[in-house]
Amino acid sequence: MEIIRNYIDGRSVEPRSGLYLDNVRPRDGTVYSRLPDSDASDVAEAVAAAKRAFPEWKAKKRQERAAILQKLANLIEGRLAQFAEAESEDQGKPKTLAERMDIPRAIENFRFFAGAILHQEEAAHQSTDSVFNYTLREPVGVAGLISPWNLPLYLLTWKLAPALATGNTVVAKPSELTPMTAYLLTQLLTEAGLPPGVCNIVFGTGARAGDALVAHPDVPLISFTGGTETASVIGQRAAPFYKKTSFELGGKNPGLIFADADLDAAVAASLRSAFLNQGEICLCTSRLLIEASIFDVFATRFVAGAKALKLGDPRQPDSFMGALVSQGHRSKVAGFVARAREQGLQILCGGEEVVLPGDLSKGFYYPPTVILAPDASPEIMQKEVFGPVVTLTPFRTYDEAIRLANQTPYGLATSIWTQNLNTAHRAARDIQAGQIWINTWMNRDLRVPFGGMKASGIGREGGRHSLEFYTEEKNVCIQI
Ligand code: TXE
Repeated sequence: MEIIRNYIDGRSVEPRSGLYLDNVRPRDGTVYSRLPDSDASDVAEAVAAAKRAFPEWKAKKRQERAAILQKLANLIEGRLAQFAEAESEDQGKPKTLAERMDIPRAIENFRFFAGAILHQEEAAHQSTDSVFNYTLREPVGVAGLISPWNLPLYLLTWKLAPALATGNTVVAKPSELTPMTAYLLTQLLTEAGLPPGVCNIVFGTGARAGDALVAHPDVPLISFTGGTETASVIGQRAAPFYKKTSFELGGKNPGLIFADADLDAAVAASLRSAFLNQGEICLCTSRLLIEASIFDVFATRFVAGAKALKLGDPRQPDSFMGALVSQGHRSKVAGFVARAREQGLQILCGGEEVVLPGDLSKGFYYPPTVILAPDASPEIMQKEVFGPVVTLTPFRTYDEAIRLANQTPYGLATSIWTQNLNTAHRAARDIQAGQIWINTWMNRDLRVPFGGMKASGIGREGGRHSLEFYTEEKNVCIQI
């Protein structure tokens, strides 16, 4: 059984307490590795190492930092198959998805920010003939990075890459449910050329290791992706220290299907957007709002498509969906569906836990589930399920569609399907969400601002937004 270790000051180390947690493999429910149950003393050691390493890393030429990140990207690429298999085993997602999406994107994150810092510009402002200002950007210090379990390496590196590129040193705490690819990454950091202490990874629970990182006085910045309720706790813990924080949280994302939409494209993309990665992506569509005149035809085709999606062994190349991340998460998803059923909502397909044969019988499988919802009031239309569950709701007018779309506490992403330019642009303006996709979904350019409104988050990541978050501006004014 693999024993995962912390990575502190360039060395692979045991947790000081000697305590470990079980790491469960979602596809068959077995404990297949163990990870450190780190506590405040491990975090303090990692922060001290990062603090020591900061002045030298910050002083490096940006070309040197970029070259190290490029090398790290190349090293991951050379082991893409190993990383993809590990991600699938740890998270439950199909291996082919990790090969196509998660690991290539992790590589791209390092390449993108290695390039971005070489093109970063700083501002100068001339006030009068004899007075001018120039603005410096400096790394913040030790960055605390807390990442979730749904896209483990993809989202960890989305934080690591800009934090390191801009000259910060890092203490990262990956999700305790999916530590494996972060552990594989620790094995490449020294070879890539990262000096000891620049990038530290501490494994453990949110309540112990995560909280110790958030409350450590020498960590001036926290970047968090995860649940909305966790963010509220982290915000309160970080506030007394005036920490810089970025929160990328959940969503209850609508897909709006207008009657003039290209139906083939809308059905195909909506199936992907509802069920890709078992619905465990913050950007997944979980509420489909469909113009009444095409509701029946759309619903029939969508439900047929959902039933046809292959749920199976994540190792098999034809599995579109694998297992949910944990037993606890599957129970949470099943609970939402059970309550919807009790409230009298009609389940059009799915809705029962799936038991696969043989070795997989203890795995955490849940099928694509489609629920008919008359309006925005039921719990299933308000709370994030974060699983393969989507509701279908008809709308009659444009105003009703927008009202339904905005009638949740969240505001992360929306996908609008129409052939009418005016409808598309009006809806893009009227919907409260950080990401609007028109006739597409999860089409990502790493330069654009990424983040949510309302309970979906605070701040934006991506491109210059990340470069700005991981740096502090200092304006210098000169009188000649
Ligand atoms: O996430 P948590 P959970 C949503 C989704 C899911 C819900 C809860 O709806 O059902 O959140 O999931 C660390 N101080 N998303 O409970 O707890 C934790 O160890 C510091 C949306 O699994 O938010 C992990 O590393 N850290 C989402 C990270 O926070 C703490 C992705 C996320 O875990 C902490 C995941 C604390 N007090 C879940 N408590 C997205 N936006 O993509 C936990 N953590």
